[in-house]
Amino acid sequence: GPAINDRFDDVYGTIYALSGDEFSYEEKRQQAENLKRQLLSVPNVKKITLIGVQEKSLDITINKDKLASYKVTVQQVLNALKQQSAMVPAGMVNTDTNNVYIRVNGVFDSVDAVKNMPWQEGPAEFSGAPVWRYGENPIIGRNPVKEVARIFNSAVMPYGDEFIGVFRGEQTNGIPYIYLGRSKDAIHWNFDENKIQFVDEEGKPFMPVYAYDPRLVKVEDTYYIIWCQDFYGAAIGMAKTKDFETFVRVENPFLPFNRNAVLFPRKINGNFVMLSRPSDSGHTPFGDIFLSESPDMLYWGKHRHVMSKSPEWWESLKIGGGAAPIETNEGWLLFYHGVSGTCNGYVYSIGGAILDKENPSIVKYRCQNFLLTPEEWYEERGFVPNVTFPCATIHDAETGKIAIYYGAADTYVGLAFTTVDLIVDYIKKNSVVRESDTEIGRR
Ligand code: BMA
Repeated sequence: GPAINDRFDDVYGTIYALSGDEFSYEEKRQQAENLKRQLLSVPNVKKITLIGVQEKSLDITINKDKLASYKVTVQQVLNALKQQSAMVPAGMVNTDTNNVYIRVNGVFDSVDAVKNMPWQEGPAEFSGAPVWRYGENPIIGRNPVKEVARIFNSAVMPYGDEFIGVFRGEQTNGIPYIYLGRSKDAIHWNFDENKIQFVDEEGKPFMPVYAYDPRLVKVEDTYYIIWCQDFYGAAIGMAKTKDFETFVRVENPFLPFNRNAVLFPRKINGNFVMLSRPSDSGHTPFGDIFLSESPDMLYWGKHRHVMSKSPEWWESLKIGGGAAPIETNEGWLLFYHGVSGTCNGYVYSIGGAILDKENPSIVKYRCQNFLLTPEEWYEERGFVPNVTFPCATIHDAETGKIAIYYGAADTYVGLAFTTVDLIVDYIKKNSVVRESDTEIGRR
């Protein structure tokens, strides 16, 4: 049959090496992919191959004595791993120490695959945005825990085969704190009766005066909780954990007054990146989203403006970050909240934007319509009527399914669904970006 020969000896080739000690292999690979895309648009560049890309591998360490005490052999563990369809087996056992190392190299599912995420199919057609509510909403009702009257504005994420979350629990004395919850299906939650006990670096108790609107984001091997707390006025508080047993407070990232801090799930250009919304200490009647970077989670700077409130009436008073951004081919997908100030109080809707992958202070697309606005009884009626306030998503990178977790009427937790393809398409089709969205954000 016909054959295409794309290898000719008189073709010039150039090898570029990419180095950067402070970047992970994955970050270097992403940079290389980026360069590749850009170079391919140069006239006469025909083919680019990445060489020396590090394969992902998973190291499992097993204590031989522990294994023996369970009466399980190494072979049984290997067999169990082989049965995991997620992994292509390629075992190796080293027995020269008391520990047995099993190394399974090869293709395995993306770490972002969440096979058991909550899901319900949507309607065939949408009158507005392609976002649909879970039929059994609200998923968390009133008085969910002893001495907690309401749980709302909370964040969840996959953890092992199950799910874990940090929840804004409004105590019966009216003061909000953060409670830990666990779930097998990310819909039915079991909450700890005690609020999370934060400690300082020395392990001594270090509780905030109050804590609300937590976000939960994993960056590399650490889980970060970011919330709003008193720091001589409303400001951002932060803690880290690796095991959800010990929660160590991290220095407050920003001066007061500030709210709605949302961490990106990976470093960008070597730095941690966080969105926040400078504010006042009350029911702030203004607000834009800004971005700050940190090399170490201690010192934050390189502040940039990301996006302002807009002339669209549903977000004409203020905006604030929502869920941790989701990385898509088009950029960082951000669900945020937009507020309209009516004669009868604020109305909180959910908006959507896509930020540039490498320079996320630049808004590539911004949906002029809200994606979800208070319509159901649990969104319109409660402690504060007319609030839909997104704080987290669960996202399956393989299918593109997204579950959005949002606080409803400062009283309940609601769940809504969309997919990456549907929502990115809708945001792009209805996008209006203005000058302050697209500039670099430095003045
Ligand atoms: C904001 C925050 C949110 C709350 C919203 C509506 O200022 O306090 O926690 O959901 O108001 O009351």
